[in-house]
Amino acid sequence: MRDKLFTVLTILAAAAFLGTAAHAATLKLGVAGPLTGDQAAFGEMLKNGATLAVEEWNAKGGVKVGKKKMKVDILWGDDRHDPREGVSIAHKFVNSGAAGIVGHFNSSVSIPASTVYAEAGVVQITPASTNPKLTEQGFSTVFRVCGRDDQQGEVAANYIVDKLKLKRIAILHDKTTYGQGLADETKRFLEKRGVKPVFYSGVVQGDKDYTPVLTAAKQKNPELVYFGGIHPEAILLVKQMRERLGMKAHFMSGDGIVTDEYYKIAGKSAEGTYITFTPDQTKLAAAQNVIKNHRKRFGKEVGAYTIYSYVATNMILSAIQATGSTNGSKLSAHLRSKPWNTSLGKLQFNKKGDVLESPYVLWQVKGSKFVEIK
Ligand code: ABU
Repeated sequence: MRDKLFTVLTILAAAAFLGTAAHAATLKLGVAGPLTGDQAAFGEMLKNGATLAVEEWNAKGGVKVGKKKMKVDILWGDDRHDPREGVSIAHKFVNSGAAGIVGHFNSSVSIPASTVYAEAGVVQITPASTNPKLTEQGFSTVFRVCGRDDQQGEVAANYIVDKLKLKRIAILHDKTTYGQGLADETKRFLEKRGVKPVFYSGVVQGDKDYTPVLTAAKQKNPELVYFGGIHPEAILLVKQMRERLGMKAHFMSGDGIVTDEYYKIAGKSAEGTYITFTPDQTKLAAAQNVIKNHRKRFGKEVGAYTIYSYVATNMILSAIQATGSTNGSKLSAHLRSKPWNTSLGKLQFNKKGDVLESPYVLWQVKGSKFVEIK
């Protein structure tokens, strides 16, 4: 009886040890963005891109770190586009031993969270935060695979001046780091081209009635209303411009409104909206596998930032495997050391952590979808 008890206890102890060992052998990756709330459409893109990449690595046994193969566990962070929530998530990720971070979505969250990651020496690659400040802070551990709003604003301004040949521009923004930042870059480049906006104002995220500010803008008789912000506010603005105030001015915005929700909810009012974004990723030969696998896995098409998230995830995991380390300095040096063949084509980081090339082009809502303007 005693022998039997000893055997049972030994087996239980061995199982407990193996359980702990298996747990310890997991590589943790933090993935964060607005997973719920009014910007959840973008959060879902980050979530699906990272999920797809991690499932592919795990199907092959995981990431080789030295001699061990480690399965990858995603730690999810729902920041709800709130900077304070983002910083709290950053601390949780760091304290949980995350080896790298994919995120956040919003520049207003990525920037304060980057301080936490940088202090802890944890690599962060954002798929989508485009405000220049993020990589101008001088943190060696911070990267982005998307472009920057100083590029995006210049493309918007040049299109307004050279192609649309418009002079009376009203500029609105959502007072966030991204929204105001992009609006200010567009304004700066318009002014450089000799066009001084006839109206400039901020709106409050989450408000439902923008007719007072739109009425004030309308009095200046703008030919185009430019909005720096995200799709929930853009939907209300364009609908209220058209449906309540009868404003016929063009509407233009940036990559923050590239979701199906924009034209589905805004309906006819969204027709003709101009946006700046990257050239059509779905046409890239390198992107075809992830597009097909995403369709199979999630039963839907990739969104604007899904592939960016997939690429960011793969870069972190590949860097861990190549260096055999989760050390932030080693990973950062490796990330900067070479051009990367990715599902978005060849990407290379500069010293700041920005990609060397990330072109912006114009798109327009035509027939209830975004169409790239050739
Ligand atoms: N770049 C799209 C919106 C995300 C952000 O930069 O805040």
